[in-house]
Amino acid sequence: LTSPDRSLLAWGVASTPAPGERESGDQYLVEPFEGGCLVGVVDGLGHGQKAAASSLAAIEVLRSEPRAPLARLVERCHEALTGTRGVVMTLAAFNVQDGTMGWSAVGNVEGLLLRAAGSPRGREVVLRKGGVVGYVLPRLSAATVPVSAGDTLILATDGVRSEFGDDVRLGEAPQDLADRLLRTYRRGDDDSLVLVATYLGEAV
Ligand SMILES: [Mn+2]
Repeated sequence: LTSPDRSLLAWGVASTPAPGERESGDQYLVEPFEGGCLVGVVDGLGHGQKAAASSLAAIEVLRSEPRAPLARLVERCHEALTGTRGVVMTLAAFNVQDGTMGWSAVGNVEGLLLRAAGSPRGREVVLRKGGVVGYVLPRLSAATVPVSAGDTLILATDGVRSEFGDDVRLGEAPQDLADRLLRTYRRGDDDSLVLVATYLGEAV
């Protein structure tokens, strides 16, 4: 079994606050646990300090029990954020023991899984449910998909134009890909964040 401190992922993140803001409402989490890793991107409604506070409150909840079922995590965030403007979020949980990734989205943080070269499966996108965590929670659904070494997850907030999805390919280092996508597809009028995580699988 993989120890909790050995990363299952090679990952990188690029982000920038909206013009004139010092804090970003777009925040992320990469939280390893024994046998897996929880990855999340959270976009607080609005921008600036209040949006950042909402997002960071959600991140704290996620960090507190990274191995919990995704639906439970979303519900706990919803309870913690009631009374705020809320957040949208996409979560992904890698599980190395059965070689799967569960993922779930409330709102418009995009999630894309690129399959490693040679995989018979094409790319997949996360099923997104409309709603706002902390305000209106949809009926939750979490899908689980098999993952193989080299498969690459990309999460991006709506500060990044969705055309980015047509401009991704494997073979670029995660940090380089995150930097390039942010540079090329950032809208420039909102907080923006791109997270890229390549699944490494279990060391033999
Ligand atoms: Mn946004």
